[in-house]
Amino acid sequence: MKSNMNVCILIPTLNEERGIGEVIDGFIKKGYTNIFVIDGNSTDRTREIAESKGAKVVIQSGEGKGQAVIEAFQLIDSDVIVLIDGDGTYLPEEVDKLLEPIRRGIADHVVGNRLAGYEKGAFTWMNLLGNKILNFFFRLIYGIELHDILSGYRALTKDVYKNIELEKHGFEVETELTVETIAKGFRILEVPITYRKREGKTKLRPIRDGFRIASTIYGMLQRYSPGRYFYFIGLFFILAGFILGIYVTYDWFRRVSHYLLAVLTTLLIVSGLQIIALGLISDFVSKSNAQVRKQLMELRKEIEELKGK
Ligand SMILES: Nc1nc2c(ncn2[C@@H]2O[C@H](COP(=O)(O)OP(=O)(O)OP(=O)(O)O)[C@@H](O)[C@H]2O)c(=O)[nH]1
Ligand SMILES: [Mg+2]
Repeated sequence: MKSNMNVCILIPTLNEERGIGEVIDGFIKKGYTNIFVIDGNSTDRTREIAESKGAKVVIQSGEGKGQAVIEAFQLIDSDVIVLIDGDGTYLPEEVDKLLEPIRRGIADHVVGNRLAGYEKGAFTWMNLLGNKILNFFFRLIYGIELHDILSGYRALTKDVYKNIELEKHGFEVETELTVETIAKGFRILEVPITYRKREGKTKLRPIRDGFRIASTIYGMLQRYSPGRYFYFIGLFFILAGFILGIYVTYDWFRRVSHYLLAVLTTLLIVSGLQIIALGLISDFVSKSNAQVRKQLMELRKEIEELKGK
């Protein structure tokens, strides 16, 4: 049990004057006084309120929640970061639920699962549906039992937040945090939390951001399992080939000859098989790479330990 970890509460904000004060107060009341607000150039009183409550406030150098988080991860050096929205949707009182598995040493990254306990009206119907579809899609292609990969309330150890590689600047950040964690072999765990209706205006654009997140989920599959990434594309080609093939055969018997479609059928099936073969090779390469990376990380740790002596 690690009881003396230092914890930094990280809050990305963009015009959250209605929620930010209460969020910071909640953490201070719980004894978490190291609070870092990374602000996206709010035009309201967000920064002023945060500073008056004793938080450290930094204005991000770029735009978007993702960029803010990337920048903050470089600036912070605590043992653990707790990431939370500044809109009052998550409860500071529940922070120990997220920290407990890290203290016990059974997880490196803990995610608050909102779907377990959301209050009425906390999700718009569109956001709830979108969340369910995206999580289902994630489970289907990754084969990992997670239920709220887009949650904004998380705790991450330094090993995680200093080693994962984030690239996207917008609302894809939660997807990246999740996938990078599992791709780098860290342990991720979900705990049930409460989710409330937000204060102030949303910054999320459900349709645009939903599509961006879906494409990030699929795109990042290549990092987690290049094999699977190609298998699904391959399968899609083969399926398309078969459907066309059924049509061609059906028509064949009706005497009409469809040379072009017959060629396309074969092409799709053969391409599909080839893409799957590519997947097998990629899987092999990435597995050997991961092994080398893990050994390097262990070596680096050993060197640091030796230096410390
Ligand atoms: N620094 C920074 N923070 C941002 C930016 N965009 C959003 N945020 C903050 O990121 C957090 C999450 O944004 P939200 O608008 O709450 O998005 P959401 O939680 O997915 O959706 P709702 O809560 O349903 O509106 C909030 O604290 C925002 O203020 C940005 O460009 N820069
Ligand atoms: Mg929010």
